[in-house]
Amino acid sequence: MYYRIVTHDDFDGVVSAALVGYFLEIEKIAFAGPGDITNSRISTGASDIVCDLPYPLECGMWLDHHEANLEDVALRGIEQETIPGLRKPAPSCARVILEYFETEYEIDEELVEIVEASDRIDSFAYESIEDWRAERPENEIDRAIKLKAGKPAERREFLRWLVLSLMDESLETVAAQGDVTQRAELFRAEEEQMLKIIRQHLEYLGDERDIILLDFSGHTRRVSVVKNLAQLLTPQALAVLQINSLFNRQVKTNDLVFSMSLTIAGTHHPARRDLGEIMRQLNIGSGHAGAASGLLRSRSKQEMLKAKERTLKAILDHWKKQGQEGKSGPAE
Ligand SMILES: [Mn+2]
Repeated sequence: MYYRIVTHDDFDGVVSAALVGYFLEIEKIAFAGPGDITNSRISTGASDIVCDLPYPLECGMWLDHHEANLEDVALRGIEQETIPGLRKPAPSCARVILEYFETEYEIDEELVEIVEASDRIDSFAYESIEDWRAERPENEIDRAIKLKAGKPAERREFLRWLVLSLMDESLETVAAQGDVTQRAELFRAEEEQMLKIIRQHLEYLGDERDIILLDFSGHTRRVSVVKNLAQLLTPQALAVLQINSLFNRQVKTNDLVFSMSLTIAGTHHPARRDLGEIMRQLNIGSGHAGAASGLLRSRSKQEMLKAKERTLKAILDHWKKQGQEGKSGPAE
């Protein structure tokens, strides 16, 4: 009935595919990013199980945990009840999948551990910076997945191997494999490079220095960093806001992408902020409390520069307002 798993090409996507493949005995896996689905760059059909991605035009089963994707399906007028699978807000898609299968299958302890790891990585739920950077098998695997160097086909092959390995071996065993440790080591070097770029661009939005601002829109080429790394340099900051120009193939446009996430300190701060709410208030995007993004379109460079300043000011205003509201009562 189901022939292929189409999954997100990140840690949660890999774990999701390993779980579904394990329960339903499917070994054919395809990897995609959310944009591949929304722009129909990958075609799916009734024999596909789609995990941790937006709902495509057609598929046989859909498993997901992204609230924005659920809202999107509602906006498209599709009745969710008619789609096989399970969708609900959760720290990871792997968590949703476990819940879906545990009514029918015996779940062993190793699977529970893998799902807990996916929760931590996908929701960035850490107690402290030390907890985040701790040497855990899942972090080693996550680094190996995030490696940018190398050919796309090589990466897909590695991800496929990873999915198949996780179907019958523990995180610890898989993390110790040479394929993983070599890629993880290379990623550590890439991370060092990213930290260098972050250090060069690091600014703050507002005098309170709550928000780290990384503005890469001055670059004529794509800059890609893991913005979470910024908090290694300034652990007391509560959020990171990154601005990138939108590229159309290799050409820089006047459109800006704002992506913002709470740092670990921000997540534990008594004034609970909702970044998704800020993007919705500005009417430029969406997201959840801990991470959100928006797109600001402009017709000229001048218009873009003005819009950027206006948006930065508005983000700071909303941020401060949320901080005030947080003081008058619990916002959770
Ligand atoms: Mn996910």
